[in-house]
Formats: sequence, C-alpha cells, structure tokens
Amino acid sequence: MNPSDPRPALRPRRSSISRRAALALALGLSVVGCGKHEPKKSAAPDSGAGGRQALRVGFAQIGAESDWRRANTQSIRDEAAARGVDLVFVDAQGSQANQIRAIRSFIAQGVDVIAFAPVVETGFEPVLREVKEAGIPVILTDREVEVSDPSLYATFIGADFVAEGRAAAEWLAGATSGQAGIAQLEGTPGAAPAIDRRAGFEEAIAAHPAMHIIKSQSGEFTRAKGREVMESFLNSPEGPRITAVYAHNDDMALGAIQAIEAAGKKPGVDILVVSIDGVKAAFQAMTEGSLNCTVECNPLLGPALFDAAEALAAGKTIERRIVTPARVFTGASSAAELPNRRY
Ligand code: GZL
Repeated sequence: MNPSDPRPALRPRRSSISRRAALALALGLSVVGCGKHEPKKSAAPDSGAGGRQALRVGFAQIGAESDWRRANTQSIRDEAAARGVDLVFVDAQGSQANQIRAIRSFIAQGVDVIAFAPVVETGFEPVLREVKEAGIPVILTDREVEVSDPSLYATFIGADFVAEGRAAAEWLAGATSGQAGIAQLEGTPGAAPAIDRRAGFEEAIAAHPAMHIIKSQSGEFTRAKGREVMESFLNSPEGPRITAVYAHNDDMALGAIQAIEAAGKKPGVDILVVSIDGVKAAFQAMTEGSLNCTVECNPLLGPALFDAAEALAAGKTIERRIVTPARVFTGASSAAELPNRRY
C-alpha cells in the first residue's frame, strides 16, 4: 500500500463462504438450503480474460423512505445489471444497526467493494475499521460519515447539502423580499443532509433580519410525518405567523402542503413552500402552484458508483469527493421541465 495514499490497498479476493449463509447469519436469519456459492461469470463483455468473475459489490441502502431514495435504489440496481456487477443489496429499513450488520456480512462474503449511504454521520467508525482490516475499499454514496481516519473510505459521491440549503434560502429571500416567518421541516436527526441543509439555510437567512425560523422539527424525510408535523405547527400559538415552509426534502413538503390545505389555506400562496430533491411529484405540485421552488439533488448515482467501484477494484486511485451538480427549479420552469424528469 502506498503510504502517501491513505486508501486501503486492494486485497486479492478470498474464496467467499456461501453468500446466502453469510448474509443470513449476519442478519440473524435461519439459513435454509445454502449451497456453496459459485462466483457468477461476468455478464459484461469478456475482457479477453476469459470468464473473469463478476465484480462483487455489497451495498447497504438506508431504506425506502422517499421518492428520492427509491430512485436512488433503482439507479444502483439498474446500473449493476447493465454492467454485469454482482450486487449484494441490503435495505436497512432506516436502521443504522442493520447497515452495520450488512457491512459485516459483506466482509464475510469477501466482496470486492463495499458501498453504502450512511443513515447518520456518526457510529460507523468501528465497522469501517473492520472493513479496512479486511482490505476492502469503501465508497460512500449520498451521505457522509464523521470519522477520525480519512483512509476508512476511498471516496464520497453525492451532493453539497450546505449549498442546497443556501440556494433554498436565497430563493425564499427573493420571493418574500426578505420577510418571512419560516416553519422548517428537518430531515432525519443526525443525518448529513439534515445537518447541512439546515446549516446552509440558516447561514443564508442571517443576511435578512426579517427572516425568522419560528418552528423547526424533524419530519424524518417522509410525507406522512411531514404532514403530521406541519399540522402541529399550524395548530400551535405560532401558527398564524407562519408565512413560509422550508422542507429538507420534497416528500415532507408535499405532506406539509396537504396539512396547509386541510387547514383551509392555499399552499404556494398564503404560505410559500420551498424544498429540496426535485422529484417528479414536486414538479407536478409546482405546475399546480402548491409548491413554489425545489432545489435539485440528483439520486441517479448508479453510474458514478460503479465507475468508482470498477476503478478501485482495478487498483486505480480516484477522486476523494465526486459532487453532483444541482439546479433550482420554480413554478415558472416546472411545466417545461416535468417531461424531462428521470426520477
Ligand atoms: C439526500 C438524501 C435525502 C433526500 C431524501 O441526498 O440523503 O434522503 O433528500 C432522502 O429525500 O430520504
């Protein structure tokens, strides 16, 4: 391993124990009928190496909490299939413990690369040390982790959440001439997008003394919780002072819109709504005028993920951060853009 390169050297693939057995054991499931795992021959065009084994990538996904997450999963699955990658995919159902268990099962299976979207920033250092010990490179997709040793992962592929929060605030400042009583729907507590989208937004509104966050609570990135929290905001003593909603994702914004309508107010008019992600349902809501602005955060990370995985498996060095670009969309551009949306 090159001492100046903090990334773990690739280790030769060990013969793996049965994948199904390792995964089931690691997840505490009973193991039924697991034969010895025969590595699949790659479906990818033969590189002339003659029947080389498919690249095996373990991916621990957060869950399926939002349209964004489901599009992210689809992109990863589709790209793996297109490239003949042997993808071992685990849906952690929102649980960090399940993600950690899945990562340990990937080590036991002897995968070539481990990738995951950390549900929260902290708590992954111990298992990432085990992965480094096993000599398996790690790719972070979508969200980052807080670790003391940068060599615990090879690269991060995702968005700049602080910039997204700033962009949402700057749009709202323009739309309200810098005067707003803001209800903030935050993402999952401890998650990188929740922390950074709040930081970027608060940093930008600090330049506008008449813009105040008067209510703020997690809606867990889901539509149902976003609606529930917004209902509680509207029924609170501060409810009448709310003139705008800032949601850390479109799903919570769409839930808030339902709550505003149920309260007899006109979302997008009586109370402005700005959010982040740029999913199809957000564009639909903007054409209807109930959502005013969304900041795009591209979930289609499959191609970049497997470019990085293939490079790492080939022993190449790659960029430490691969940041996806973001655009701001408003009602004015939504009708024209809606047919182009791929997620
Ligand atoms: C952002 C991603 C967030 C989305 C939500 O990159 O982590 O998680 O904004 C998703 O929709 O649930």
